[in-house]
Amino acid sequence: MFTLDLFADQPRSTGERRQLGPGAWLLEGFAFEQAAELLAAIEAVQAESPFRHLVTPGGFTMSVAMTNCGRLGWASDLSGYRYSPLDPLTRAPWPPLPEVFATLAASAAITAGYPPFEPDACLINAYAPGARLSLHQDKDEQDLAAPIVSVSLGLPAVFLFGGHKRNDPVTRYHLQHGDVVVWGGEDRLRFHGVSPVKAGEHPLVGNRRLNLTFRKVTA
Ligand code: MD3
Ligand code: FE
Repeated sequence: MFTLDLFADQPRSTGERRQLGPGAWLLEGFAFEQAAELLAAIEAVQAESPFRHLVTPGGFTMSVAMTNCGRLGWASDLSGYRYSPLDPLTRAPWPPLPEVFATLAASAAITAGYPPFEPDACLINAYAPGARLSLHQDKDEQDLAAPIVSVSLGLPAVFLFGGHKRNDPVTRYHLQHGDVVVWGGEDRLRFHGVSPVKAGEHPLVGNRRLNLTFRKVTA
């Protein structure tokens, strides 16, 4: 399958592996064939731990809705960011990491040249049209040697990839349904974000974008 996007300097076709930085790889369409299975697993997770809009320590409500699965989950409130074994909403453990998630995350890390990857947390982000994620670093994890693996499903998004300082210039990448990105090494602490998602209708996912990020929190 061949798809041409609107970024003339970034031609792409499914199956290509593009290096975005010394430790960052875009695996185009890597999760495409498992999308239906991944969506069913997300449904099961959200039935137990629903999507919710978290409040940042600064008092803003995030436009992205989130839930988690795995041994640990990421959460935010007025007192800070933290990983916790319990869902603060249900006060129960987060749902376990579905088998299809664990297998996909491990094979993506291997494909990008990283050693065996066993994530202990998976954050699931849901973007309704207009939702965005402002520039930030992921630094709440203790194990910064392990990569982060991210999977995009549904509506496309413009991903902003910055530098090590908030004001460093950003490069824009168009992420599509089925794309997987692996971020590690020198790129692990780069600032990144997502531009407001444009309205649309994805045949499998509907009018939203879903993103899974697999993390190794404890070393
Ligand atoms: C680059 N999610 O959940 S995934 C996040 O599309 C997050 O929902 C975005 O950033 C999303 O924290 C982007 C890609 C990603 C994740 C972690 C990174 C890129 C990264 C860590 C370092 C550098
Ligand atoms: Fe992030």
